Amino acid sequence: MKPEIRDMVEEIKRMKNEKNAVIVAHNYQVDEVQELADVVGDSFKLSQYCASTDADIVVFCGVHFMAESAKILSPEKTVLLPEIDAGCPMADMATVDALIEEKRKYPNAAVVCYINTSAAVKAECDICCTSSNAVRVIRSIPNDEVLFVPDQNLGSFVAGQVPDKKIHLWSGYCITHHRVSREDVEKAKSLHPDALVLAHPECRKEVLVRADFVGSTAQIIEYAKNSSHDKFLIATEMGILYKLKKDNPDKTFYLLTPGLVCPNMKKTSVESVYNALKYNRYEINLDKEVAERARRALEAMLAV
Ligand code: CIZ
Ligand code: SF4
Repeated sequence: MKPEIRDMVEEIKRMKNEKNAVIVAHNYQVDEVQELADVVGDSFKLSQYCASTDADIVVFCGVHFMAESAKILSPEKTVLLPEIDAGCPMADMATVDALIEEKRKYPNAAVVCYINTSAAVKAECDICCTSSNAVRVIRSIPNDEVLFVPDQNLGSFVAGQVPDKKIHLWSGYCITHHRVSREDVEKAKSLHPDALVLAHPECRKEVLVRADFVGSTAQIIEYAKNSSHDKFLIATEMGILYKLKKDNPDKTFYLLTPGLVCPNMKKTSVESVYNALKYNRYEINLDKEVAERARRALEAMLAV
């Protein structure tokens, strides 16, 4: 670690105590930011942690929709997103206007949104889900028809697991996971034939059918820890390797392709966390009515 970074880390710790703040980091953040954080996890675990802590300020190292979810569940706290431009292109693929129009086409469908959506889109939905609980959430719905936004890949994965429901898919996708191809998996497997493939459901079906395990970041971390195998090909964003390697020093992890990098997740640095705490930036503020309606979708998920 460079001396100036070390100084910043010290100063971050001091400001954190002084301001009664916590730092949370997503599994896809750069190693130095994960190291700095009080808690590392998926967006949902982090939001729940934010709601349960008695800190006044939460510095959310992740992307915009995640900080919004934390704010929805902890309206009384100050939630800071250190890099204001850290968005999620997949979340941006579902807009409120387009969703309202699509809902008109399927009046009998329950509207389910992946957590990777804006608060305004969540406010238009009946229930939210994460990649950990999407199958469970959709099975719990009484309707035979579902409109699922915005990830076509997660939606189609769930549709395969819940064949008794008609699932209408949105056309969104994650630019990072969607570009992994069947050829990438085959090439990686031929290089490491004894490795298990662990893939995120945001990958395309042609990838998922070739995987040994499909799950969210939290589920991939859990699977790798409990597996008796010692080599893994990882088909999700590279930031997850930090925790996988830390938890399993005797196991080997290979990123399935070098392209598995989310540029938005990589925007946050130690310096951005330092500036966030120093200048109280960038504060997430939500329209009260939107936040209240979005909260209902999140709470419906919690009740499942
Ligand atoms: O919910 C999350 O944090 C996302 C976007 C992915 C995952 O699998 O953890
Ligand atoms: Fe969005 Fe994909 Fe980046 Fe996750 S990895 S934040 S889904 S662009």
